[in-house]
This record gives sequence, structure tokens and C-alpha cells, in this order.
Amino acid sequence: MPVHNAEIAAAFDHLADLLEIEGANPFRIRAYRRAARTIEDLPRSVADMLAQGEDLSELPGIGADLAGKIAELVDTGHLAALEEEKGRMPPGLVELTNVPGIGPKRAWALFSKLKIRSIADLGKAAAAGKLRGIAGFGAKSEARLLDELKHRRQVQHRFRLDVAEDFAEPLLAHLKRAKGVTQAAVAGSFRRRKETVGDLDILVAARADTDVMQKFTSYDEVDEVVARGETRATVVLRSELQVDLRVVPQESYGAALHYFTGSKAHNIAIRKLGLKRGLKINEYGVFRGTKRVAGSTEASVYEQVGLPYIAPELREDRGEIAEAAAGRLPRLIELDDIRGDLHAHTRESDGKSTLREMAEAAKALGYEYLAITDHSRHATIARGLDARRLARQIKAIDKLNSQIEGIQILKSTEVDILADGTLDLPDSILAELDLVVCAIHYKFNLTEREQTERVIRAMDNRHFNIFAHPTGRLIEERPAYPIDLEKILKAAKERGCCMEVNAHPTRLDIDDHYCRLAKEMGVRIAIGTDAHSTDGLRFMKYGIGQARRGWLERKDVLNTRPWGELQKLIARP
Ligand code: DGT
Ligand code: CA
Ligand code: CA
Repeated sequence: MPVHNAEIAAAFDHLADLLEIEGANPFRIRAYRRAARTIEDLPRSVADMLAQGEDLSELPGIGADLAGKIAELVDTGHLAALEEEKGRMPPGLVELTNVPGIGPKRAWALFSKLKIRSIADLGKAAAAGKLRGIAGFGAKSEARLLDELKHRRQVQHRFRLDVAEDFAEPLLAHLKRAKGVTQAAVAGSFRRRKETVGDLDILVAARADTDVMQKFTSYDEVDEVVARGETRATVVLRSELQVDLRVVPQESYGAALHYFTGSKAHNIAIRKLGLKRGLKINEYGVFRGTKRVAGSTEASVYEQVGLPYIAPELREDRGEIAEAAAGRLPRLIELDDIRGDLHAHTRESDGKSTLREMAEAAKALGYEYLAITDHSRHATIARGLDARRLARQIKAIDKLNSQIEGIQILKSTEVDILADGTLDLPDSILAELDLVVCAIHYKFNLTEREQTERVIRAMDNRHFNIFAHPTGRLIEERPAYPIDLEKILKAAKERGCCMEVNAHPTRLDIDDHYCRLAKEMGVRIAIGTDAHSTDGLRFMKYGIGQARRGWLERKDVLNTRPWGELQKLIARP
């Protein structure tokens, strides 16, 4: 049974939660959390790494002890240390700490003094006025808590796209091996390449004698079968990811794929167009009266309403139907259009691979160029380069370029934008580089106006080419810092600066909405993976997904161009 990175991270987080409630050593707790983040952000499965005999203790924040625990999880599917902690505590305690105002210490006090072991217990105790005098609760905080519990909607957890993909791919492969299956795909927000998905929607076309339903509900990662019928079922995986399955006959596959890909708003708009033409459109096909007129392919559905095929990433009812009707759909960028990566780190700062390894990996991907963008001096924890070290790296790149065929390494940096809007490296060294990528890595707490002005001041520096991960958000982890991106885009346009779509699946920054705005405003986009190892270069596809959701075409993106052309495009006026 394969153990996924996200499950290992969840086990460590869970263990950290329990230790925190118990009041254990904070260093130990932090070590588990740090390991969870490291594992979660790895571009490869640790199970594969172990199978290939790699030493996990070389990963940042993973020592021999944690490496052993990871191996234990991969080998047995269990973590003894976690089971032991769980045995000591009721499962509801972790849930309690998710209530605003209840930290680990309070949760522990509520449990040990009042035997509160769930949110339901907590509600009852608060209503009965029993919390007063416990762990700093007074009448006021008790009332606030009651209010909180009343308004508490079950906030639904969403899965990052790459994490969902990690679960979806083996499951889809498993279903394709079932008897009588002719086609299968993951539909829903996953197919529309949204940055996060609420659940997976899998669609299968199969003959009547198929055993795919059986194969689905007995999949070894299934924790609970929520519903099971002849043609549909819902399960929850061990990872807590919910999966819906629909099985349809081959002749309905296109209509069903269209229906389950969504978005709901797009579907409704298409159905309305159908109604105007006297057509009924549902997941079984397109019908005129009782006669099926289309439905085996998605294109046939669109054809019936007089439209060309619309790519899933556009199906958000954001004007794509009108554009399709007018024959003005964008010709969306594709992964194959990419000629190089414009954001990558080496061991010189906080990457894992050497300059040569990164170059070879980019070449193996068929790239023509790769920009090395190690951090600058101010990023001390990332071992950022000062002017002297960067000068040395420039020499090393020149040397490598003269030795290696078929790929050009571009001299660059990911230079910090300092608090006052100056860049962290002197102009004299920036002038030596092929391009300059700039980013904010600290002082997120400025006001929107201050942050925006800081960046615009940085853009006034004529060496500023690309603004990397412009909002600083980390998906499902950290919101964007306040910044006026419209103003930034306008300033970028005036100065000839470009914006990055950071392709790392934890970032996807700028997002689809701002991609579209950038395009409308005539600001060019660079898609960069922010790779911290050779494997990290593979994140490009997530950036492409986001760019496609933002209606970007090949011509809108810098790194679809040969270097000679790109160089002219980024030259400041
Ligand atoms: P998610 O899971 O929250 O990330 O988003 P989706 O888009 O995957 O939504 P989901 O899983 O609820 O439903 C999958 C697709 O099924 C959705 O994109 C469109 C279709 N669908 C669901 N409910 C309805 C509905 O009431 N009407 C129509 N026309 N389509 C629906
Ligand atoms: Ca879904
Ligand atoms: Ca669903």
C-alpha cells in the first residue's frame, strides 16, 4: 500500500498537535512541523526515494530519528509514536484546538478539569456556564465562545492541486485496469486545474459487465464508503480526500465529462444555450425530444450549441462562452511551448542540486535555457549571495556555458526588495546579469500602500526585470500580504517590468485572475518553477495550468521565446 507524502506530513502534524496539547518540549514539536513542511513540499514521493535507497536524513530538517520514522510509516503504514500519543488522548482534543480562542493549553485544561473531549462537549459546558474560572475563561469569553460555536460553519478543507494529483493518479490507473472500462478521467475542479480541489470527481465509461464499482470501493486507500449505487459511489480515502465516481455508457462519455468537469456556472450557461435551440443537455447526452443528437465527445456537445470546443481551464463562466461564440477564444499556452525556466536555485543558496546538475536536468527537459536565481545577501537563512559570491557564480556559469552543449545558463539572482524599496545587491553587479528577478521575503506587515510603494520604488531601478511571487501567498497556509496589484501592474507596464507566475504548487502567484489582468494591461509574464532541486523543475505544469486559467497565450509568456527574443523583450526602455 503506497504511503503518500501528504499522509506522512499529516501524521507528523497530528503528532505535533498532540504533543502541543500535552505541553511537550517546543523544540520537538517544531521539529515535527518542520519535517511535515519539508515532506509536503518535496517534488518526489519519499516512498520512491526510500525504494531507491536514498538517504532521507540529507533533507533539510530531517535527522536520523525522523528519517527512521518516515521509513516506519512507509514500511508499515503506522507510526508507533503517534499511536502511543493517541492512546493517551481522546481524538476530539485536536479538533478543540481548531476553535478560535482555544489553544493547546486550554484544550488540555478543559479536558483534564471538565472532561471535555469534543466540540459538542464544549458547547454544552459553555451553555451551562461551566467554563468560568477554567484556564482564563470569564463570563465574557464564555459568551464569545458560544457565539463562535453558533456561527461556526464546518469550514471545508481543500486539497492543493499537486496533493490531489498524488492521490488521483494511482486511483485512476487502478480503475482503468477494471473489467470493461473503455475510458476514464478525473473531471471537476481538478480538470479545470484549480489551485485547490474540494473533492475528486472521477468519470468512467464502461460496458455493462464492468466490475469498476467493486474495484473502486475496495481500493486499498478507501477509509469509508459513503454511498454506493449501480452507477455512482462516493468514498473517503485515508487522506480524508473524498472521491465521487460516476460510471456511464460509452455513448454518454462526452456529455458526462462535460457535466462533471463543470464549473456549475459554465454548465448552466451551456444548458441555457441548448434550451434556446430546443435541446435538452444533461450528463447522458444532448437530446431533441427523446432523440439523442450528441454526447459521445465533449466537442459534439459544444457543436450542438454552435460553439467550438472550450478548454476546461476556461470553463468558469467568465466570458468564455461569448468569446467562443464570437470565434475569439484564446489559443491557450501549452507546456510544450515552454523553452526554459526563469526561476531556479542551486546549492549556492538554499537549493539542493549543483549548478551543473540543474543545467543537465533543464537540458533533459528539452529546455534551451535556465536562469539561475539564487537568493541575495539579505536572505541569510537561505545563505543568500553577496556581490562577491555572485561575481564568483557568474564566472562559474560562464565556464559551464563554455563546457556544456545544448543549454544556456542565464546569469540571474532572486534579489530581495529591501524594506525601503532598494535592491539588496549593488547596481554594478546587477548590470553583469542576464536578467534580474526581484522578490519580497520579509516585512509582510506593511500597509497596502506602503507595500505597493516599496515595490514600485524597486521597479524604478532599471535592473528590475521580473517581480517574483508578487503576493507572497502560500496556498492554504498563508494569505497574500496587502498589496495593490493593479497599481503594480500599471507601474510594471510603464517601466517595462514583467510579472512572474510562480509555478510552485504552494504558490501559483500571480493567480489566474491577475494573469488575465496582466494580459489585458499588456504586461508580460514569466513562468518560473522556483525549483530548489532538479526535481523541482517539473512543477512547470502547475504554472501552465494557472496561466491557462488566466487566458494566457504563447505570446503573453516570456519563456516561450528563444533567449535572443526574450532578451529584447525584457530590455528596459
Ligand atoms: P470542488 O470539488 O469544490 O473543487 O469543485 P468542483 O467544480 O469539482 O465541484 P463538485 O465536485 O461539487 O462537482 C463536480 C462538477 O459536477 C461541477 O464542476 C459541475 C457538476 N455539478 C455538480 N452539481 C451540479 C449542479 O447542480 N448542476 C450542474 N449543472 N452541474 C453540477
Ligand atoms: Ca470536485
Ligand atoms: Ca464532487
